[in-house]
Amino acid sequence: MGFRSGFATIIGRPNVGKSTLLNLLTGEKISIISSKPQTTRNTIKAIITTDEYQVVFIDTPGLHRPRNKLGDYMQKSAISTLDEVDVILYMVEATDKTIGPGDREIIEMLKKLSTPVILLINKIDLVSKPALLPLIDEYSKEMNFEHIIPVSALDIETKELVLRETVKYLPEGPAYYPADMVTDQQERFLVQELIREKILHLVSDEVPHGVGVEVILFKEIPEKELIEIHANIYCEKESHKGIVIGKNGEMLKKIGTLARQDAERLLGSKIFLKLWVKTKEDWRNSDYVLRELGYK
Ligand code: GDP
Ligand code: MG
Ligand code: K
Repeated sequence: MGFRSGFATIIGRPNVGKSTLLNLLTGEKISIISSKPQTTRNTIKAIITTDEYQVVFIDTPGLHRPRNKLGDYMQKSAISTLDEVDVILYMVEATDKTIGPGDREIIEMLKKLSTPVILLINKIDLVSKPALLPLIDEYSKEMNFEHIIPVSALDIETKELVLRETVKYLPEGPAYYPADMVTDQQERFLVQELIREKILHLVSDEVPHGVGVEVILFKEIPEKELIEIHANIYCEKESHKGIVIGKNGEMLKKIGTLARQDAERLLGSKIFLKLWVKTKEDWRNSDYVLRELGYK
């Protein structure tokens, strides 16, 4: 088998342990944050890369309201988005005596999808094995899950188990993101928006409209007490690229300086900011981009 890559999402009622699992999966690599500009349509939560696979866990816009607005896919319903990831991890609680109304609703939605669904019954540390069996039985009768896996998101062994099962559903293909990237959408969005804001303020009218900003590296360097941030600025036209860079690179320098100053204030850290300007025609509507995100 070659390298596999793709998209997964974790859904479930509040408090079942989704965030805990995500933290467990990403583990200790917390410092690097990144994503592609198009991912403003989705909130990327975690990127996990090994020698064998890369799995990108995304929050679906329908489950968490989108904060950005680039293109038609933002309008897509939660159902169609869930239909387009490679696999869904649906998490419930082992302590439930029976399937409740909230989970029934989720199951009804999942039944309409063609995406494979793995059921994770979390918090098994809180129940005895025999107590779990009726619940497993009830869920397995309710819907055709690919797997039903009892787990504890507090147990480190769950990490390998869940990743191994998830990866089975990813297609073969190259990584979408550099191997050392994890995520933190808050800071990434913040910096992207700051850079975009500077472009909006400084560059002439027709250009900023088609500009996208992608933070490709967000790395804390404790030894130097700074955060190193690299970002790409995408323009839709070659002529726009020239305007954003400016004469002798002066416009780009100004954008970079102002964005860095703002980012330093917001993040409370010294920042080393490096910007590149690239042309990506019609990037907001490109099939390539949508494919990259797992939407094709
Ligand atoms: P989310 O709302 O689905 O993201 O749930 P959280 O990840 O915030 O978890 C809700 C609560 O359940 C937290 O107090 C977690 O510590 C706890 N929790 C999560 N997973 C487990 C587990 O496997 N066992 C136990 N005992 N508690 C868990
Ligand atoms: Mg949570
Ligand atoms: K995919």
